[in-house]
Amino acid sequence: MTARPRLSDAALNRLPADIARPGYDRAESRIGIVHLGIGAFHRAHQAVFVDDRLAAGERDWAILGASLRAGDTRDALGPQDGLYTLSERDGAGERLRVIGSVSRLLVAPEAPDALLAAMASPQVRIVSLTVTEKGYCHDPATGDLRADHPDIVRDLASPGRPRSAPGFLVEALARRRAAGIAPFTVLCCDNLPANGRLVRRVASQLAGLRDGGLGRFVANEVAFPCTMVDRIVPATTPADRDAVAARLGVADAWPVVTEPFRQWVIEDGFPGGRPRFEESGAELVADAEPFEKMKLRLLNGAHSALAYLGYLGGYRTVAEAIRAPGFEPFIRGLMDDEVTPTLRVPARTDLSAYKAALRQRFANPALHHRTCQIAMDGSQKLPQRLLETIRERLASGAPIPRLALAVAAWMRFVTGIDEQGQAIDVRDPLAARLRALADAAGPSAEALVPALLGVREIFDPDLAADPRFVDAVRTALSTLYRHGAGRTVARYAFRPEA
Ligand code: CS2
Repeated sequence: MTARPRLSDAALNRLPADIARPGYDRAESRIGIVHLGIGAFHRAHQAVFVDDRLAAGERDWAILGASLRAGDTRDALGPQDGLYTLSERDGAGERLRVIGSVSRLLVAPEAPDALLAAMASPQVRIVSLTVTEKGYCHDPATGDLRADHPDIVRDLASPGRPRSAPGFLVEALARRRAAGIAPFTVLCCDNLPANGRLVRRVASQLAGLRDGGLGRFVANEVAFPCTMVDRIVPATTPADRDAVAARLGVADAWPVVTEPFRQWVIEDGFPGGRPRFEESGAELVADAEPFEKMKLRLLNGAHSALAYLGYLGGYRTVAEAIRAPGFEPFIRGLMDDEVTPTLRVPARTDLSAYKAALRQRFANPALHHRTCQIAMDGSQKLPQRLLETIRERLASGAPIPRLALAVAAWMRFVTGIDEQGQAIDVRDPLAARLRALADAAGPSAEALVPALLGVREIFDPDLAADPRFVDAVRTALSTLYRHGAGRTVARYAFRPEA
């Protein structure tokens, strides 16, 4: 069998007619956005909105996509002129579209100077980021920069050759300031609460450690609009690659697979200008916070609950888990009874319809979204997805049984041993420490709960000392140990006080 030719600019006009492709001259577009963390999520979300704007004739906004660690995205997309396929799937079928908005790729550790030069160039007016929760080098419980984070220590020692995302932001902003070039707008697209404000805090703290004036400059002169981003994007599998290649007739080393749904809510504060994202379906608002909270607590909170409970129950994907006995009513109860009362309903939002759509999106049979993918990095996710909701519930004297069960399932998960005695591959920056605490405590809720609640990066001391929280988590964890995840979920679905 001969190898298929590769997707490329030259191959575009030979693609089958039903494959959508860039309807614009890519050679005519200019880079206006540097994106840090060019993974599948960025390629299925922001890069698609940008592709729409390039197609509408806004040529100044092509993307330079940088990876801060590995070179795998550059290795896959470089030989195909930055092109890749977006596969949108649900029970009704699949739609393929080749995306052309990424015009250059860089790998930061290989070419830090080239990346900084691009970030410092006047034609770049937005630096966007999807570097995951842990990429900001902050303490998830407080939102402050961790000055003792190894990458931050390094970036302070050699600011001209940064390693971390905040390090790149600060050095590039410092160079622009020195050259009299207006700052770029920093557009955080990670699932963090008040994400723009969080990145402003982290970046200005790092800048302040370098020099007080630079710290004030970053804090006061740079725009960091908050955003809410939403699109479910499971990791691409070899079978996805084969299926996409069979339809394209050419090979795509790294297509991205997603759902038809996409949502982007952006605070409208871009002093250097921005693409007209609102004409491609984004919502430009004055305050994104109510949208972010709704999404983080309902979608991501339920996702994490499904990931830990589903994994423990033996379900490998979210779609399998939500269809398992008791899980759908459990998630419904979590959303309606425990999360919804903590939310301020955003403008033009029908919350019941939003929640019903979420449950349908979770059940999308065409996505194989693995529970272990979502379970990753729990230490960085729990505070904004579950613990803030719990804190607000407790402040108003309200019960938290299902939220507590989700936290207990995370605890059971990070012990590293599943209900059948098999090893769990726990991927988390704190994995080794969590495992050591779990090993010392043994399989007992009485010992494990206080041991894990002592991890200050995750649980703030007030919450960890609240007897209502401690009791609810202990009860949930001992039920999990006694009855297993499947039966525990069924109990908590209907009689959560049990
Ligand atoms: C998921 C998110 O992996 C995870 O933790 O909860 O990536 C989720 O799929 C997206 O936020 C959906 O917008």
